[in-house]
Amino acid sequence: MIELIQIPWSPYCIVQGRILEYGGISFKTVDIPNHDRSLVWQLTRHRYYGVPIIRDGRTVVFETDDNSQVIAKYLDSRFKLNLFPKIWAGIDTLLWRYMENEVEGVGFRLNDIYWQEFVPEADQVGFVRHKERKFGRGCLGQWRTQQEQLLADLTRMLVPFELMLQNRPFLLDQEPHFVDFDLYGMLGNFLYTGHYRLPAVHTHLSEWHQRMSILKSPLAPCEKLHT
Ligand SMILES: N[C@@H](CCC(=O)N[C@@H](CS)C(=O)NCC(=O)O)C(=O)O
Repeated sequence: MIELIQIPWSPYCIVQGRILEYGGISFKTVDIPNHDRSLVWQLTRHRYYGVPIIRDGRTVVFETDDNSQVIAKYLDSRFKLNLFPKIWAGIDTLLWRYMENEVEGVGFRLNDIYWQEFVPEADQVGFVRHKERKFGRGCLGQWRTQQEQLLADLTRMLVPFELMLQNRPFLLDQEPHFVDFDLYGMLGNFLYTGHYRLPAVHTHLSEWHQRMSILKSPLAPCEKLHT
């Protein structure tokens, strides 16, 4: 059985979890604390400490740079999910860079405002230290004061996707591809605490999001496979 080693609120982990569910692939999640990457470090033989990674029998799969999408490409080729069709090659790369930088950058700040609700107590000091070392002292409090502006920024950043979805059920096509799952993951992080809804003005995006939450590949088996 495939193992998804993850931090449950991580946008990139939500992407892979939804791909696995979509494909009807038997998998289990292994949650690790944000401050303790020793399992990842050990499984990748001291080559990676980020999440997600996946273990598939003796194979351990992890990213090689910020835009590599090694895990999704591995699942795509192993389970024939058609996530990276050639016709969209290049265009999809531009889209996922925008999603994973611009959209993610605002989405995680909005989610992190509520960090005390979802970071386990034992992990909290490590979480705050990690954030402050990267974004400066008091960053979590600053994001709270900027919440309204961040929500407005996110609404504006989602406009291109709303426009794309006016004419088709998925971002590029009649069926979902990696970029649909990628945006789903970035938004999954934003929505993680239940404090937010998708911007009401983006009606097509909200419908797409509902579709994406339950979608199964036509080739997926029917039974529940996630433990
Ligand atoms: N492009 C990578 C990004 C992964 C990533 O940035 N993961 C974060 C967690 S959301 C992480 O583990 N960063 C390293 C760290 O926190 O030290 C992917 O798609 O997996």
